[in-house]
Amino acid sequence: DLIKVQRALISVSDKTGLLELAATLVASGVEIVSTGSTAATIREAGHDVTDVSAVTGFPESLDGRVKTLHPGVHAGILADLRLESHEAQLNDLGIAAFQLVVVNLYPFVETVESGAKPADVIEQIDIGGPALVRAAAKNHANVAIVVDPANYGELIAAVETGGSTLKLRQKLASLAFEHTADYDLSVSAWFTDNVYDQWEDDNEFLGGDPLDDDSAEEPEDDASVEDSPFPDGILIEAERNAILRYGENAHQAAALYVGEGGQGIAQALQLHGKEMSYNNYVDADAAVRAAYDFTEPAVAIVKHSNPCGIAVAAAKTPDSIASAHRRAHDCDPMSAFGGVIAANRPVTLAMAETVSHIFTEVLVAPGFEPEALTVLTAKKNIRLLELPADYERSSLELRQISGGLLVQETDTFEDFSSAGWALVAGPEADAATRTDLEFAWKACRSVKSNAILLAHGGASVGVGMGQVNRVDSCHLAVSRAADRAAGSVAASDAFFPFADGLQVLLDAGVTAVVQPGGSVRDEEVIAAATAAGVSMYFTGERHFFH
Ligand code: 93A
Repeated sequence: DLIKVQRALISVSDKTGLLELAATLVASGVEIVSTGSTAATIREAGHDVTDVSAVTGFPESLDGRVKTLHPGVHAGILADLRLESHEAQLNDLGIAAFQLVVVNLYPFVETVESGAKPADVIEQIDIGGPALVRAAAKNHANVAIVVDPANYGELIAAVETGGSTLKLRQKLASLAFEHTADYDLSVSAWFTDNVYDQWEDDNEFLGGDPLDDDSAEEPEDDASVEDSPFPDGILIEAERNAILRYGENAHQAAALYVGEGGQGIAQALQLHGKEMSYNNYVDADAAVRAAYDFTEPAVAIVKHSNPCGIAVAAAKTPDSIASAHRRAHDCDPMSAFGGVIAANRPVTLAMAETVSHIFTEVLVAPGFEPEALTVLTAKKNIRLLELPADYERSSLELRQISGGLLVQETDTFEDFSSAGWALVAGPEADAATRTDLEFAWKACRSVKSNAILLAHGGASVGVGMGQVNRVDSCHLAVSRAADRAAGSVAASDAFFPFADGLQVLLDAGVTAVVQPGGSVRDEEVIAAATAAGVSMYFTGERHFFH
């Protein structure tokens, strides 16, 4: 199963270790075929290299979009030379086989993180590269595929000792498919949530930012109050603090007013990053609401006003805030991409390093350790805000409805201890389970109704938010938790009107449930929990959040 390398295709964006690899291959008599800048780099170092266009008989075209996408390349990678028919066909077609493919993909994630415009991000979606990687990995019986400079060492060792073994090729094939899967996940995540924010920055696509349009009068901070759509003091005691670039969408003008009678995200000190947007403020407020609700170290990651992960850590845990962040992130890493993070303790170096690898819009905390600030300020895109842990929340919440304003007291309910709860089904929960129930119950009040939150070990593992019926919230929480639903505890922000939603949680293996109780069908709901042997507590308090 030893395959001697005679011909290699190399196409790499990350040129780390390229010249050492090329030197070894050339010294071992290997013919190197290569694309644009990879070929140029190898040639400049004085090694022989064949341009891929000489193999395809087709120029690299469409600004590089088509380089290796050609049967002359792919037949040379995909031929299974254990079959005489494949060998005969290659001979007839005049195509030489490759025994080695070395590819790393366009730097998509790095481009997103650099704050590039959508058009530039899209150019960095590699098409030909993954095709090469997948073809070579599929044909690992004949071809070795290397996607990471970290594997050049063992590849060089193999080439120098006669060729690659099947075992090595299998391992490399597995790494290759992992690499392309990760890559596609990043691309998909970008499309799912972040493309719109970023397209707004791109005038070519949207036909112009309304506030940058020459024909429109650009609002100035010092524009006279009469001219402004945002005069002071119209509804509440507040002062216009800033005109924002735009509102929820690019065609909506927007401003920030800073109110009296409380502090909060509107007064947070911005330490770094681009201007805060309207959506950033909304999400940062929701993240603070969730994380700062806890007295122990806590982190919440928010997308579109909802937490996609909340976790606490015992204060004595080493680097507790970094631990809380990791576990909040683990709840739903896909949704956390492009999220807004709030931490209720100063950000440490370890937390900063983790965050720096995750595309994040805003990070709010009571402070940042100096080393953490160094790491984070190296990221152009992230906005860093400082908000004291003991900021004074306003006592009233206002919401505009057409023609008026709703005002309510803020939900400042403080007693989340299980001491006052009523056990209505199953056995009394043990101490660890009670602690998780208390965490879940509190975390749940920062989740938009209908809210179902599954938790384990002081971290959410599945959040079902904002659904128009409780059954769907239960399904969502369970599917997000996947194999972590079994053994978790559940909190529901309001009562179960029927047993059906609870049954979804019971079927998933939830071990204990906390909810307000108070439905006319409580008996049915209690019977379902009892039948499953699951502990259920009634709190008597509801925590809707709309
Ligand atoms: O634009 S592509 O999707 N089209 C292709 O045919 C193609 N072939 C290789 N990108 C393609 N590649 C990628 O080009 C590789 O994955 C590699 O990252 C990069 C190397 O190009 P160069 O050698 O010109 O820098």
